[in-house]
Amino acid sequence: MLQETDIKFYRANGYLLVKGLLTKAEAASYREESHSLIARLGATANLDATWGSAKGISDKQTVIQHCHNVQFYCAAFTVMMTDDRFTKAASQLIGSENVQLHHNKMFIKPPEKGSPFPMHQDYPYFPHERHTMMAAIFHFDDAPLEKGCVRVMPGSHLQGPLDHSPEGGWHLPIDKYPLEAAVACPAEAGDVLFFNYLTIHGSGVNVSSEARTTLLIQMRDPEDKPTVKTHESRGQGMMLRGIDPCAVYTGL
Ligand SMILES: O=C(O)CCC(=O)C(=O)O
Repeated sequence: MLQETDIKFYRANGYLLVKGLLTKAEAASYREESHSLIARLGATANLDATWGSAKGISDKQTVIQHCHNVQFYCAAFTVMMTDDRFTKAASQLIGSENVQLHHNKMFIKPPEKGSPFPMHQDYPYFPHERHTMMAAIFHFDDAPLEKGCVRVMPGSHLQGPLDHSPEGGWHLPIDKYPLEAAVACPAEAGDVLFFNYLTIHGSGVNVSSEARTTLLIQMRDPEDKPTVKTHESRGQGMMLRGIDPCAVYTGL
């Protein structure tokens, strides 16, 4: 349960780092599930999700392994996404009793060469009417600065949607929005970083000797509708908390 000061901080700054939402033991167990899932899937597919525009940040060959919608591969993540400690906080920040999944993605930034993300808003990927969409990044291991922790621009969500370049992943001009100008959000295993989809964010290269393992859950108030039919995926619309007041039975 968040305090009123946490919610005020989120409204003003567009992000909130919640310390110790998971215990260290839970985080370690999800880390193990994440790495074994990536090892299983990596045998059959190229899991690198490095943005083309990441080359504008690092001239080094970098890699980031990913898996979308992990609940279809491992039941432990369904339990995590519907955990009351998490969905209560999400509901308080979204400002709705009802919290609906949009999608999720696991990222493993490997040691020494984990890919960066140029600064961007998530809005251009899946624009919605009321901007309730938010991400929660679960940290399954420690993410200090040298591991390429997430960086945010506090208060940037108040500017509304900005023009992005679609080349190599929707991103803001790299020279105008350098990563170094943003506030680093170093985190420990078990911490969860929440941020609105209008909050400008990115992350640096993992130059450390250990992997950075995270799961990003993107979610919304089910009454906030997309303005463009895009970025649809398996599992979209699953209720994480409460009910979907707009649901129409389709029989599917
Ligand atoms: O995990 C990170 O370092 C950032 C991910 C991100 O910005 C995104 O997926 O939009």
